[in-house]
Amino acid sequence: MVDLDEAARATLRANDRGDYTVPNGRVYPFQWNWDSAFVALGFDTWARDRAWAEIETLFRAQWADGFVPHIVFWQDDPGYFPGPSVWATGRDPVTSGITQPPVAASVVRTLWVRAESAGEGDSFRPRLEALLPRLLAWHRWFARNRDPEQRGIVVALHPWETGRDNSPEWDAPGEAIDVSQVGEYTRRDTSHLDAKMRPTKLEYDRYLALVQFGRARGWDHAEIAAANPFRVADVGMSMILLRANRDLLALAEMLGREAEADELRALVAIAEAGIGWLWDEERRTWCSRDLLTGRHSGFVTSASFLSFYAGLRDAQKDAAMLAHFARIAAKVRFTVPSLDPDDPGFQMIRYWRGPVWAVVNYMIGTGLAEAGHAGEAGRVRSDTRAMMDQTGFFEAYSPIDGLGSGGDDFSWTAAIWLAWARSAT
Ligand code: 9WN
Repeated sequence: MVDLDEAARATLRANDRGDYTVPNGRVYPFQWNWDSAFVALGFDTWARDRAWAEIETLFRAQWADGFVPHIVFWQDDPGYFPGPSVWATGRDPVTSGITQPPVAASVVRTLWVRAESAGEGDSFRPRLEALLPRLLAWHRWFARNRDPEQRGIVVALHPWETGRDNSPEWDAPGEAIDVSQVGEYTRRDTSHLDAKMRPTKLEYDRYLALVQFGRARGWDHAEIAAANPFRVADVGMSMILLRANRDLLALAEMLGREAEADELRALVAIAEAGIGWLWDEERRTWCSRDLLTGRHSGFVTSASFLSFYAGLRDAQKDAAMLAHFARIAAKVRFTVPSLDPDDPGFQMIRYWRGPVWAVVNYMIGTGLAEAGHAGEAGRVRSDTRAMMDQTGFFEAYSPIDGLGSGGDDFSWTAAIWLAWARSAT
């Protein structure tokens, strides 16, 4: 345990670039949005100031309209494709033009609670006060640009926005993307990693076609949202945003920011009334839904279980999700696989079609515990601990044998060890 603690800190130190952390030095040599949020939880276990700096650095790349990019290219690096010149957003610092799951507000609430209980509330309060309007501006950006029907959901315009890049949830909606004009390009991911673990060529063509679509519109988010060939209400981002709005509301109340608190209460109420649109009654699961066709994906993915983390409490839906959990947990050694192992498309090491991600487990386990499902929560946490104990800090893990998938020495995995997985409660 002590050795793993030290190894986790060493991983974060090795990937630390001063005031931000790269997910992995070779495969992902830039600052990623939701990676940084989780990484802050890890730093906070021994370097509180550095934890807050991680989030503050991310928000230094926020655009004037509140948008927070999925990658910040603080320096160039030929090791990753597509790099800054492909995105061509023309921003300073250079960023990508799409966003990622808005987990930052929930992390900031955790950082704040920990600072306060360590008796350091006074010194961190000004930093919280500075972050709150920035977090709120991002959440407003989602409401304005990504929730056209006011359901409190998040419409993703690129699979990379969801953080679950090649989930089968994007297969059917992705067919609407024209890849005929994408042209030649050289992937870098498959020169670092086994291609069997990574998305396919067709998936990459679609990713690139969408980047080209945004770039051709000067990264005008309203214009892109109105015409993008891929518009999918992502169950993961929607649940994470609902949770983040609740956490930001708690912070606004604590700071006595009444107007902001009222606004956040309204956003939570909209989501509580509207998010049921993502419930698939036929498959009895939460899942993503294509905005253009209205079709539910029908897939049970790890993101389906984020309903607990979102604070949704519905006895019948919860029972259905717990039944899915029991069925899946009986089938794999390590919960929670990114795709239902009973699905014919399940692949134990191919990226978001099977492997387990520690950060998703952290959110699922936290939500299950809060909802009072101690047995399931304990299983998720101890499986996460066992995977890391057995294999170290990989990007993801096979749910069958716990072997690593993707990059090693991975920042957010090490952070989740320190912040959550290492202890039993
Ligand atoms: C594209 C950095 C990121 C994570 C994502 C994960 C993967 C990138 C890629 O790596 O995505 O954003 O090139 O595969 O899917 O969740 O934030 O760790």
